[in-house]
Amino acid sequence: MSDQATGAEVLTGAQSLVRSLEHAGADVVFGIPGGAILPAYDPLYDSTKVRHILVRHEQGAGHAAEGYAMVTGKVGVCMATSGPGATNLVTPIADAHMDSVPMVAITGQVPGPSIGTDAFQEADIRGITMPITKHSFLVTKPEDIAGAIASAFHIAGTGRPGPVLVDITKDALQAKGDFEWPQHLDLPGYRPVTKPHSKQVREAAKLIAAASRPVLYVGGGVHKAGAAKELKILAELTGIPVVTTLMALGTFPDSHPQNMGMPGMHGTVAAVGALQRSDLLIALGTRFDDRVTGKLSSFAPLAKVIHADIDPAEISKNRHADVPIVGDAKEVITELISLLKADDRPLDIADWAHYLRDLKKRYPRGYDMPDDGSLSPQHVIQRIGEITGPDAYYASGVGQHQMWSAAFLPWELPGRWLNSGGLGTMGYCVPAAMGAKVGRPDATVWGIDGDGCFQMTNQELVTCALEGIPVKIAVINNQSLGMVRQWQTLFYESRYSNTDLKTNRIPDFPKLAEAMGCVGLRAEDPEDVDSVIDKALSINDVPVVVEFVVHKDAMIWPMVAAGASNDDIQVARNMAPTWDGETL
Ligand SMILES: Cc1ncc(C[n+]2csc(CCOP(=O)(O)OP(=O)(O)O)c2C)c(N)n1
Repeated sequence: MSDQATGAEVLTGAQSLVRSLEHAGADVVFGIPGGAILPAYDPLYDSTKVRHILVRHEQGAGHAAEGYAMVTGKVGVCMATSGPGATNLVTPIADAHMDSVPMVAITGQVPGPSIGTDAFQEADIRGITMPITKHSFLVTKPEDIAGAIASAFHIAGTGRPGPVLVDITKDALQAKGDFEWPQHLDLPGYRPVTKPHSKQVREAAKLIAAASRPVLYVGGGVHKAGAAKELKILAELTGIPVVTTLMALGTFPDSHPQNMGMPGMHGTVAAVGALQRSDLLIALGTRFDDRVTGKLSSFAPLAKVIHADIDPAEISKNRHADVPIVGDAKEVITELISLLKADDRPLDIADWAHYLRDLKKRYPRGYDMPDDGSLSPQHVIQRIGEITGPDAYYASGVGQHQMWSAAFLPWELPGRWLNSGGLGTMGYCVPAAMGAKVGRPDATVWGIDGDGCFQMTNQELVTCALEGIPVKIAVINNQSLGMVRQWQTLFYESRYSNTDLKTNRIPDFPKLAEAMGCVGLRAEDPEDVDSVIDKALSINDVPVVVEFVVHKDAMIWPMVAAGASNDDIQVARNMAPTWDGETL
C-alpha cells in the first residue's frame, strides 16, 4: 500500500522496523520476544535478510551482538521486550559503552498512553541507559521508526563507536504510517571529527623528533580505526618502542622486537617501565585508564604527552595532553608518517631502545608449574594458543584467566581478542564467543572462561547447539573466584570469604555441556592437555566445552596493587624488579 499524497509506502511500525533493519544491513539480530516487542517478531518471521537468533537470556543477546560487532566491524544488533527484557540488556549496553563497541539495542516499550503509569513490564529503559549509551531514541510513531533506526546505526558505527538504544512503543509498532528509508540524516550537533588538525600533527612530529625516550602507547582505538598497518609503518620508521593495552592486543604483533607488551596492573615490566621512564608518550586511541596508569599522580612523571583520539572528551580527561589531536587514528598516524619521512632525521633513541629490550629480556612473562602434579592454568592457556594459532578468535571472561589469556595467547594479528576491558563483566565470554562465531563462521573461536564466569551465562551454549554455532569453550576451573581470591591472599591475610566456588564436580562441567547439546571434555592430568585440545579442535559440528581442572593457588603476575604507583610493580609476591640502567 502506498500513501497517495507522499508516494511513501504505508506499513505497520513493525514492518517498518524490519524493513529498516534490512536497509541498515543488519543480517543478524540476537534477541528474545515478549509482549511489547511482539508485533515486530511477526514480520521478522518472514524476513529473508535478517536472521534472528533466539538466545536464552537478554544479557547473552547483548554480548553476542558485541562479539559479532568486534569481529565483523559492523554494528551488532540485539532486541528485547520492555521491562525485564530491556533491563537485562543494561549490562551489555554498559559493556559496549566502556569498550566502544558499535551496537544497536532495540527494545519494545509499553504503549505510549501507558508510559508513566507503572504499566505491566514498564521500565524507563531510556532513562536507565542514558549515561551508558552514545545516544537513545524513544519512538512513539510508526513513521519515525525508519529515521530512528538509520540514525542509530550511523551514530553507533561512526566516530567513537558505541551503543545506541531504540525504544519503540507497542502502539507505534502496531499502527500504520509512512515508511521511507531516509537518504539524509538530520543529526544536528553530531559531526565526529576524523581529520586531525595539521598544526597539531606538526607539533607532535616536532616533539617526536626531539624526544629521547618516546613510547607509542597504543589503545583499542587504533584497531577500531583499521590502522594496525599504519602503526607498524610508524613504529618501524622511527624505531620507537610500543606498548599495547589490553584492548589493543594484536594491533602490533607481540613477537615484534619493538613490542614491550601490555602496560598496567598486570602488564609486563618492560611495558610498565617504558611508560614510567618515558619522556614522551605518543598515546593513540587510548584513554589513560586507571588500570594502565595506576596512581595517576605518579604515572609517567617525566613524560610529555601527545594524545590522539577521535573522542575529544578523552583528551586531557585523566592526564594533561601537551599536544592534543582530535581525529581518526589512521589519519593521524598517516600524517605523522609523512611528516617524519619528510624530516628524514633518525631519532636518537638507541640507548632507550636498548634499555627496554634488556628489561624485556630480564623480565619475561613466565610461570611456575605446580609441584603437586596438577595443571597449571597458564600452561593450559598457552598450549591452547600454541596449538590453535594466532589466526583464531579468542574471547575471555573476567578474572585471572582473562589476564593469563592476555599474557600467554599469541597476539600476532589485530582484532582477534574479545574481552570486557572497561566494565570487567563476568559472563561476557560464552555469548561474545557465540557472536564472534556467527560473524566469522569459518574461523576457530575459543572462549577461555573461568568457572565463576561460566556459571553466569553458559546457557547460551544451548543457543549455540541449536543454532549451529560450534564455539569451543575452555573452562579454567580453579574452584574459586580466582582473581578475588588472589586479592584476599595478598591484601586480606588469606581470609577467603566467599570465594570458594567448590566447583569440584558441582556442577560437573562436561555433563552440563552434554546436557546443553555440546561435547563435554575434561583434562586433569598435565599429560592430557594437548590431546584434549586436539580433540576439541577436531570437533567442528557442535560446540565443545573442555574443563581444565587447574591448581587453585596460581596467581597472575606481575601486579601493581590497586591505587599503587606503577613504580611499585611486583614481578612475584614481595619481589620488585631492579631497574638497572635507569639513569638513562
Ligand atoms: C558481574 C561481575 N560480578 C562480580 C565481579 C567481580 N569479579 C571480578 S573477577 C571475579 C572472579 C572471577 O572468577 P572466575 O570466573 O572463576 O575466574 P578466575 O579469576 O578464577 O580466573 C569476580 C567475582 C565482576 N567482575 N563481574
